Amino acid sequence: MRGLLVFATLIVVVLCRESFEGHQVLHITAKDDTQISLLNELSEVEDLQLDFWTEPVHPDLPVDVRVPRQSLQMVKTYLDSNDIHYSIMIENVQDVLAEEQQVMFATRAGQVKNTDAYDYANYHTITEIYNFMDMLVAENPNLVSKIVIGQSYEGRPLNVLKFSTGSNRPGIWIDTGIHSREWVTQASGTWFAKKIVTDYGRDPALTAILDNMDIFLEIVTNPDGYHFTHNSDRMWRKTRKPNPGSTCVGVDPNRNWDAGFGGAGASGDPCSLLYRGPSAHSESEVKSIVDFVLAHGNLKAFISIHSYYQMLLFPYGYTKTPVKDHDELKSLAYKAITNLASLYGTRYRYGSIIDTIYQASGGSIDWSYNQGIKYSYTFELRDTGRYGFLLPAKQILPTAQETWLAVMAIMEHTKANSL
Ligand code: 0X9
Ligand code: ZN
Repeated sequence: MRGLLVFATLIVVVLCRESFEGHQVLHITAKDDTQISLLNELSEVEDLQLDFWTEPVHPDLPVDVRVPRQSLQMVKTYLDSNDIHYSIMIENVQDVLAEEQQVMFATRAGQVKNTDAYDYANYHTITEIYNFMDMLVAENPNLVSKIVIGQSYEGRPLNVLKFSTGSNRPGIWIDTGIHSREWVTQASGTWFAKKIVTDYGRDPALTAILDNMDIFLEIVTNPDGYHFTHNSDRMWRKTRKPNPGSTCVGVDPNRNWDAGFGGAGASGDPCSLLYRGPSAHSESEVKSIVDFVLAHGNLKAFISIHSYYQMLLFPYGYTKTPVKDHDELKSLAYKAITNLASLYGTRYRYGSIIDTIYQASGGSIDWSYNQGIKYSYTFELRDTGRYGFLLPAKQILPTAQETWLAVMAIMEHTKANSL
């Protein structure tokens, strides 16, 4: 009977899921600013329902866009007739999703009993990740605790793991998964949590950090979005709060912070992927972090982890004005990506957000920096566009391991320079 129920649930989930049959991801290389403008015009045509995985901003940054089957002909004709070069990055998005589901279900261990049995090399549902957190706390009561900093719009707890060996310590903040479809980030966050408890008392560098500072880790920073990517639409990025007066749902939680809020590099259109929301901190997922950071009052680093494009970025995103600590942040970024590359040769670009990726207003690390948290960084994890947001599960472990080396470099520098 139970088996039948599980099967029935599975069928319902599969049938209610958005299909991406025939959708392609095109990898477009604009050769000049005129072609960038033409791509921006294309992105304005709402009927085409294009999903820009990377924004058209400047010619050296390729533009990846998911095109629904019914818009393919139009888009390709438009690109050809304007002499804009492109290649097909993903032939059929649904095939990649089917493979992802296959791997997830074929190797699924079900509810495991402890964190050693957890499959770190696979993607997991929110229930599984939340169970993982509870197990980790139960197994390491003197090192890890769980703080609920608020509730998502749909009422899910916003769980933060606190790693601490003493009281009244300065802190380091790390979040993963603020954009729900960036699955390798929540998976890496889970691996980081296990890595911290494994290395404490064994690795001298991590031990020294935790003997002086607390680490706060929010793995599922956008839980409603994450649940939605598993059950309805794998490509969901935003929160899930309805927008009054619009049929479009959700706010981009990385345009919703009070740092250049409302400026260029975000949208006022609720249907946009970059919708900033009605006001700064309108999203409880953002406001809860803001309240936590302000109440804590003594965070020294703020690290926000995204994918993809292999970049390590620091403020600002909303203005060209360099931050006061530009040179220090830049040389630390270089050290961090050098360590990262030492493991598997993965190459990262680095620099300020506005110089390296694009102008973005209302972003989290611009806000944290302006609160006086000097070591504010954003990662964009693997890859550079072969799979984009749909990174195969077999790349989770290498991605998490190499990223950890960079995170450690930032944390060690923070400890050495802010205590
Ligand atoms: O656009 C974003 O929010 C990030 N790229 S993503 O593809 N992961 O959506 C860039 C983050 C830049 N960082 C900030 N503005 N804080
Ligand atoms: Zn992101």
